[in-house]
Amino acid sequence: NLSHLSRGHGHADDMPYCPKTSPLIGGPIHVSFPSGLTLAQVQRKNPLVVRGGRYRPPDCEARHRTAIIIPHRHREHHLKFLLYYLHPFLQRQQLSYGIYVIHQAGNYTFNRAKLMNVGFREAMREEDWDCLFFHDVDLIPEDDRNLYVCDANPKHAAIAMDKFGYKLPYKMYFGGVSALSPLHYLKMNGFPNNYWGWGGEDDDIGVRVSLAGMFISRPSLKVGRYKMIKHKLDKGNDVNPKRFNMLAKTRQTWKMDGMNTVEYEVVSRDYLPLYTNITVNIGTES
Ligand code: UD2
Ligand code: MN
Repeated sequence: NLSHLSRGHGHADDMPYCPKTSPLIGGPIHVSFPSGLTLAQVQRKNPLVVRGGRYRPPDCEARHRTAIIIPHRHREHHLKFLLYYLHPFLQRQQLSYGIYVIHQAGNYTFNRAKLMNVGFREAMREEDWDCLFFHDVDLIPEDDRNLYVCDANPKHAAIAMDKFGYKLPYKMYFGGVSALSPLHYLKMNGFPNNYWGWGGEDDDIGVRVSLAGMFISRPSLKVGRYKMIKHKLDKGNDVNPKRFNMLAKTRQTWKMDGMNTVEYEVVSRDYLPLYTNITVNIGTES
């Protein structure tokens, strides 16, 4: 890997690699939601984060390059808390990283999985990331040892959530936060594009992992802990009544629908101080 040779930005070419285990990693994180928190405060607390929400460790060459992909619409209050916790968390892990918020334009029914496909393509267009974390906006990791790097198999990271009593709700569960390498992602043809509204898409994604001949890897229950910011079902994200019928057909559909068929139109790309915002028109159900 000669990628370090082409990197400018004042980094010395002869910088040593970061240690295999970051000395900055603590353990459990106490998560609370301070009222009155502002993005300006988050920015001040993260002086080394540069335009577009990018970061590289200042005194060593990161061993991993991770992109965080966050599907989003009308959850600015959650995004603020996620950024508040996630930036320092990723920095303590000594990662080179970037945060992408994929914002669905318009008021048509929300489509989480399709936004992830957009995020994958748009993030990979910018940089050769070696791992992508697909991350709900309302989930805050509660332990530093939950490493935001990829495994040999697709990883389900949000294994123990407060809303499920810090247990895995069922064995094939793949919702919340997952981590795939670009090879994993393309091997399973990405995520489905046709789940509009709430539910089912996470199970479809879990099934794709196994149909593509891979396994689900997971951190330990002690480490893969998350707090979900409490919320109600959003306007524009009604429960998808077709989800069970669709799930029954994943085996027949996964190769025909996914990364190889995703269509969308980028409305804007904004390199904000704490993240890259990509507003995208993903169309409507056909
Ligand atoms: C569960 C899963 C989630 C997904 C969803 C079904 C957990 C913790 N997560 O979440 O991964 O499978 O069920 O679709 O079990 N969003 C917006 N604006 C909207 C609607 C959704 O930004 O109007 C985004 C946001 O990132 C949110 C995510 O989509 O975290 C999932 O939607 P949710 O939080 O309403 O669904 P939830 O908590 O039941
Ligand atoms: Mn949620």
